[in-house]
Parts: sequence; C-alpha cells; structure tokens
Amino acid sequence: MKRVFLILICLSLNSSFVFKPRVSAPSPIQPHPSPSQLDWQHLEYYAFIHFGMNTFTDHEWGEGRAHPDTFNPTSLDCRQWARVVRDAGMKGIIITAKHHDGFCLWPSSTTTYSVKNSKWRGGKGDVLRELSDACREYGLKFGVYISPWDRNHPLYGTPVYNRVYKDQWREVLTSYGDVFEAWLDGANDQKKRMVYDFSGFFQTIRKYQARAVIFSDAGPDIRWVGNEKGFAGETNWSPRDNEGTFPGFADEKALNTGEEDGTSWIPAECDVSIRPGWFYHSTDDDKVKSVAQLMEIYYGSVGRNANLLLNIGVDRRGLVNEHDIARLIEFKIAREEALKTNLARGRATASNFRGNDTQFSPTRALDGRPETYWATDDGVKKAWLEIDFGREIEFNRFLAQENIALGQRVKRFSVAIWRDERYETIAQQTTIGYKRILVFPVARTRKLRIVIEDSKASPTITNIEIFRAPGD
Ligand code: FUL
Repeated sequence: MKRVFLILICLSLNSSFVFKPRVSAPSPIQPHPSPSQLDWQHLEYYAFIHFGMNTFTDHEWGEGRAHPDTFNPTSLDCRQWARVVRDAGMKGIIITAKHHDGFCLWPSSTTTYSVKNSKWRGGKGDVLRELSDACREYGLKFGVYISPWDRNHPLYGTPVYNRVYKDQWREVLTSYGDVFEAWLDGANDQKKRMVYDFSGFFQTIRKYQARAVIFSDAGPDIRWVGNEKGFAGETNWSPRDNEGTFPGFADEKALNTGEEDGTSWIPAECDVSIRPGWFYHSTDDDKVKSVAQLMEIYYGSVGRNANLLLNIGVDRRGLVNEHDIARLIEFKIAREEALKTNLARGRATASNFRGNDTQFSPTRALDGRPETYWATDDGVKKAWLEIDFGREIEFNRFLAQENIALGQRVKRFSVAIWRDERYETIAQQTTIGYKRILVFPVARTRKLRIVIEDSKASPTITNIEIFRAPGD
C-alpha cells in the first residue's frame, strides 16, 4: 500500500513536467473574419472580366438600346480566358453577367434583353455556362457582377424591379455551381431614381449561396477600396464601421483605410483595369498598363492588406486580346522575380514569446507554415523579433503577415537593421493585416529586427519574408 502511494506521488510530481498544460492560443479579438472571408483573403489576386453589349458598341456605359443582335462574338472561347487567367497566376474570374445597359449574358427569364434574343449561337448561347464550366476545368473560382442599375428593363424605377433583380441573382446563383463572390455597386439612374432593396438583395444572395462573399461599397463582406486605381491606403484596416452605409454611399477616405476601431470585418478589394476603360476598345491596344505600373499596383493592393481584382476587357472575337495576354504574363514573371528567394532564414529570437512555449516562438514566423505564428503574452503589445542571418545579406523588400483569423492587431511597426554596432530603423509603417510588403532601397545587414511598436492586442505574426528584387 505504501509503495503504491509513493509511486502515485512520484507520478503526480512528474506529471507536472510531463503533462504541462499547453499554453493557450491568444483569443480572437473582435471583429475577425468569417471562414468565407478568410478563404477569400487567401486568393489575393483574381480577374475581373468586362464583356457584353458595350464590347460591340464601343461604349463604357451603354444605354440599353442596342439591338440584341449587336452582341455577336465571332469566336468566343471561355476556355481561352480561363487558360490566360490561370497562366497569369490569378485565382478566379468575376464576370459582368449584366452591366448597366441591362443585357444579360445568360438566357434570363426576367428580360427580353439577353443572349437568347441575339443571333449568337442561334440564341442558344450562354456565356455564364461556358465560363463557369471553364473555371471548373482550370481550377479557378467563379464570381459574378450583376449591375443593379439597368437602363433597359421597363420596370426599372418601380418597386417591382427589386423583385426582378433578386430573380436575376436567383437564376445565376442556382444554375452555374459555386459562386465565390457576388459583386454589386450602388449605381443609380440620374432621372429614374430607384429605391433599391439592398438588404433584400443581400438576403437573396445568402439564401442561394451562403458561402459566397458579397462585395459593395458597404460590404457586407468585402468593401470597395474607394478608388479604381488599384491602391489601398498605406494604413489599411479590415475592420470598418459600417453603420448607416449602403452601396452607392462612398466615403472614399474611410473605404481606403478602414478603421482601427471598426466594428465589422470588411476587408478591401482593389478593382482596377489593365487598360484605361473597363470594356475592350481597339483604340486602347497601345494603352495597356506597363509592368512597372502593375507592380506598383500589386504592392499597393496585395502588399497593403487588400485583394487585387485586375480587369481585362475581352475583345469582339470573344477572346482575351494578345496585348493583354503578353502584359499579364510579363507581370507574373516580374512578381516571381521580385519575390523569388526568401532570405529570412537564420536564428530567430524575440523580446517575448507566449508562455515561453515553442509553439509560439519567433521561429514560427519563418517556418513557411501559414498555420503557425509567433505570438506574445497577453498584454504585451510592443515586441521585437530578430533574425540573425549569420552573414551579410542585401535586400529591398520586406513582407509580413498577421494571423488574421484572430483579428487584425498591429497598429505600428518598423524594420531596423544592424549597422555600426547599433540598430537603425529603415522603414516605419502602420498596419500589417493579412499581408504587408514594404519596398525600399537596397539595404545590407547581418541582423534585422521587426519591431512591433504598438498593437491592439498581443501581436500574432504568421510569416516574415525578405527579398532582393532586381534593380535598386
Ligand atoms: C462601376 C461601373 O460603373 C463601371 O462601369 C465598372 O463596371 C466598374 C467596375 O464599376 O460601378
């Protein structure tokens, strides 16, 4: 009996060592993303495609009067679109299923103004069918833009139109498989003002595709970034105070930066066209944005905690034009070249890590695994992480990511390099969010620190990468 007692005591003493309770992960702060918003954020870069009646009338905002036969692509091939988009490194396509002119690219029962009354494919064509099939084949997400403003529909301007518009969403969301993003703006007619039932529209979308994220000036899931140039604010919070906002209400400044104390999680999406207009115009063939411009946009969007929705206007043949293809591929190569070899390897230490538990150690920010992260003890809102490269390195790009599943936390951070026996700050910025990329002149050092200068709660850094991009 005595011996059993002794063994029990030994076991219990030992167990405090062996069964040491695991240090708990930081609790999420409010607001934080839903699973669909998190999946969406990981996409980073995908295509907008503007194609429709305007392609054939050379307009940007058609009036809805062109005869349906005007829509007549000679060799439409959605598999070519999907191939180009995949080869360009984009993760999905959002198509203008209906633009302001009201012409539907699918045979809708809600209007006579659609592909079914055009000569194209003898009135049997359906662009959404062909595109959604192609997206599945090429492993791309499929999304749709249905413009609420409709310059053709006879009921537009009356309350009944709200039902028509919901029916359009129902048709599209129930016929073509999974839709990852439902895109709408608040565009309204200057004369025939329409009182839109936005909450009813959102409910309809949720009813038919609960996993789709809804984009507009006012979310509810994804917000417009406040400009069509492709740039998020240098400070860019995903939290946003959405109270009292609606699509068409655009506080461009607030949309551009979000709000530190915003109560809803509504991350930003940067929509921008590769050409001056959204639709294809042959006169713009020599105005495709340069690789340098596209790189700037990339750093200004994906590099500032936003997703990039880059628009391509498909041409009158129904193909992505050669000029755009060439640029998209050059842009992909330039991105890969700039962020090719990650130099963030070496001995990582930190001023603090959670419960001194290795599951939250600074090494976790360098292991290339998105599910692991460096975190500090609760209440520790200022901290540094140091990487000792063990040799001198040269770099000009710095990338950091927060574990946003737990909410966006970092308010201010800096990057410092070891020079002349002391640390010297080479960049100071505000938010990080899902991804932040800093661009600066080439720096040389054997040690580097990321200093979290202020944070809403204990910082959680899932990834740090460092690159030497070609050029200065
Ligand atoms: C805006 C529209 O008015 C433009 O024509 C374009 O489609 C852009 C992406 O959204 O609201």
